[in-house]
Amino acid sequence: MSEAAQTLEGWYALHDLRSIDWEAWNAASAAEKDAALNDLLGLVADWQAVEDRKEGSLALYTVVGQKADLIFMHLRETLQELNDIENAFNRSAIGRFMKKAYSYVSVVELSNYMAAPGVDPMQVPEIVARLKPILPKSNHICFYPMNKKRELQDNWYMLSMEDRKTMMRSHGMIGRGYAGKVKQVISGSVGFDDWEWGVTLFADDALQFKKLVYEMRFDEVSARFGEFGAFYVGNLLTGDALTKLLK
Ligand code: 76R
Repeated sequence: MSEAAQTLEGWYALHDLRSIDWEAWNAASAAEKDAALNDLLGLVADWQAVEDRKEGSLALYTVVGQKADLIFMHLRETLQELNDIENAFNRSAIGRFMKKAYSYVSVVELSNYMAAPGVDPMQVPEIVARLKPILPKSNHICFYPMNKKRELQDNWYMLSMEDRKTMMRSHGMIGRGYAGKVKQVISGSVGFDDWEWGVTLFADDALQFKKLVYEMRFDEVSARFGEFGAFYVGNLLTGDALTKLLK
């Protein structure tokens, strides 16, 4: 058996994607709409308060295109809290006007491919901070799930640790070329959801997503082993923009 990569886990993640039921929304009375919008702004304020206490984090973005209208990315200490968030949302007045589009359950993950030997990663403050990140409020988000291939010729999980390290180093070097332009959160979902990882990228310039993902396609680890699910890309949604969207 190949040596398994060691992983460090931080906050649990829920990517909750919703579509607005415009038919129901347009048919609702002004009072119903006000109540729904107030509930939504109240929930967002609650989630922001959790983030201010550094007990979790929220990224709230629109989704461009027809796959969904909104993406709520929540980070929390436990899966139970993520469940509570979903239920509160579904129970609220805004829940009536939202259809489920997609969801993804994972946990923020760092692997040891690039780790310095002999260093306890949990003693490195930068690493600990990356496991429980306050999500950026960049202009844009890009989210997609992915796998590493397990086919007879190309099976990531049967490669030696050394080979995987070499490839991940090359992957990491490409990523570093985007430092300051793209922030990435990798979350592991083996045992939790239908793909092996969630990839969430944040950038002020959306074009950098295309540049980064495209450049990685030529790198062996993505070119040979990457398998990708649906891509979701969107724009930052602040309280004001939310009110504008629904009014
Ligand atoms: O954690 C680190 O920064 C160390 C280096 C590193 C690891 C271990 C790293 C760096 N990544 C790691 C792991 Mn990554 N990453 C992706 C995608 O679209 C594609 O082709 C792939 C999707 C992107 C865009 C991306 C970006 N990375 C992983 C893993 C887990 C692998 C495993 O355990 O087998 C996946 C699935 C994955 C996928 N990666 C970086 C980036 C960027 C921008 C960096 C540089 C980060 C930095 O140095 O700040």
